[in-house]
Amino acid sequence: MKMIIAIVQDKDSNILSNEFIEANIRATKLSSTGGFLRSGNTTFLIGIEDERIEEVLSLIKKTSHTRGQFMTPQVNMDVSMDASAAYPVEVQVGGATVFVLPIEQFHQF
Ligand code: 2BA
Repeated sequence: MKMIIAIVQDKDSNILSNEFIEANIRATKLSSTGGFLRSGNTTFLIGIEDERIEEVLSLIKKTSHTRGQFMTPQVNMDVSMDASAAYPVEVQVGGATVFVLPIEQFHQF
């Protein structure tokens, strides 16, 4: 058994939840915040048998889209007075950031 941790954009999370329900894949959804953009995203925890990992990964891949998001870098007025530094820059976010971890034990009491 493995634990899949998948960080997806909020816009994709409902579709992915529905895909998991249809495929009888159990998942927990957490509201999370990206450390860089400091905007909301969604983290799924999915405990899954080894033979179903590829199925889960392909659902995540199918539903998670790459999007451009604008952010305004912080300007340090002490160092630079260059006004262009305050212009918004585009950052590519996603599709999904996924970690697959081993599980030592699984219990349901
Ligand atoms: P954020 O930390 O808000 O990052 C959003 C996007 O900003 C990232 O998209 C990346 O394109 C860009 N970015 C992040 N850090 C950067 C930096 N230091 N300099 C320049 N650009 C930077 P993704 O890579 O698709 O990541 C989407 C979200 O997935 C992240 O949101 C974060 O919540 C999570 N994530 C990504 N890599 C992670 C990791 N190694 N560990 C834990 N969480 C991660």
